[in-house]
Amino acid sequence: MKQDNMHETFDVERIRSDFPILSTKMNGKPLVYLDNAATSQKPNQVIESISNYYRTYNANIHRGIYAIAVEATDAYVDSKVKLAKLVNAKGMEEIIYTRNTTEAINIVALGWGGANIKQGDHILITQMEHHSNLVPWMLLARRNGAVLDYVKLDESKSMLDMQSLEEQLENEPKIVAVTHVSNVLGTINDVKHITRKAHDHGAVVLVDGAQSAPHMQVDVQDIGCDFFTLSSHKMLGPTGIGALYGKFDILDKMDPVLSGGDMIKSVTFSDVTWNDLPWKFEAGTPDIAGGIGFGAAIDYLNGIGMKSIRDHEKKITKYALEKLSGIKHLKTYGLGKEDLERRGGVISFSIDKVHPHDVSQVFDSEGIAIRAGHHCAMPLVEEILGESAVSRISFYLYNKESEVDRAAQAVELVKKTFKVG
Ligand code: C6P
Repeated sequence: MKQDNMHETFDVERIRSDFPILSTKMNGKPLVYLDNAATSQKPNQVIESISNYYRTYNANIHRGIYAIAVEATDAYVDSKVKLAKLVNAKGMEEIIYTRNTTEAINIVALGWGGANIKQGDHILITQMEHHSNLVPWMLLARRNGAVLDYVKLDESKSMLDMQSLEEQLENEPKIVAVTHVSNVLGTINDVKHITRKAHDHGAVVLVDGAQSAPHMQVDVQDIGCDFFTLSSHKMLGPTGIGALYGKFDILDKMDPVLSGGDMIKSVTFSDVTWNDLPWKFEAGTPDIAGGIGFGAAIDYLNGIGMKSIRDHEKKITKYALEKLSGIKHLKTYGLGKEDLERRGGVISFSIDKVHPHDVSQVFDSEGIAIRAGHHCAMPLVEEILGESAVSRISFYLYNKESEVDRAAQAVELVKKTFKVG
């Protein structure tokens, strides 16, 4: 077996020591956490930053002029500045904090879509979208009488068919919304190319970065997209906070979706003017602790380096694909180990005649957390892959090859338990 510490600078054991949950047990066995696409674990630095806020400077932001209110406001704003830098936005004015990716996409569908999508207009998404980047567009299409189109997958059932993209763009869609990385297939879509093509046809582009931002360097200016969405809880930060990046000019022209306190500049009994960006889109008291915790998560990710994280995940994904491909009666979905540049650390699989929930239960009994189901991408799993459910392992910076070995042993136990082969 190869060593777990794969790079001189990337010390997986040192990283693991920052995550208290990784030294706990599940069902009496050392926890192996392989459900990172669902949510990531949190390092001490993030947990402590939240606890420290509540313990020492808890106050509402943008309101008080006393010291701890200023401290809380600064920490919250600072977190946005960090996120803007992480994804290379032009400034924190372009970063709106939301509850998660889902809410960020809904803000675009309701705010931008509500104002700009008219009867007969086309909305273009793809067959590999998570429900969060599908249902809001379906609702918008129904509400406004628009047509929802899909870019198809190619014959490999792993990648978007670029011919299909070209054909759909002939309908001159008003918006193209596409996932950066598929949460089922692990495919990394060439969103820069898709954005350029879509812009050539006059469309606005939204990239769902829920599964990319945690795992690789993202540069929204290089991609050129108009909107980009992400969730803190998938990138070492707390739940309850996510972000919508939008180009300043587009956000500036959009009306707010939620309204109330903090998002206004002035209100009279007959009129209202909006606050400056990004606050125009953040009505009411936000998740202050969440924003602060997210800032600490970004510091942590920067401390390791997004490139090192991606390199580590590529290696462990290759190792896992090699290991799993040697197991009879097991089928993996998505691109293979020769295509690591175009796939992330998500591996969906199925074992002949065994329901994925049973697979997951056996893994659970071995202390291994994986996910089974349609992964909130029912059309992809059912209509394209032809399965009612699949099992899925997904990696992050703290996973190591010995954990892949334990997963492979669990597969053998599944086969033995259900008498496969
Ligand atoms: N996918 C998974 O286990 P939220 O829940 O809003 O933080 O993220 C939604 C979302 C949007 N897009 C993609 C590509 C996603 O993978 C997810 C979340 C989790 O695959 C939970 S279903």
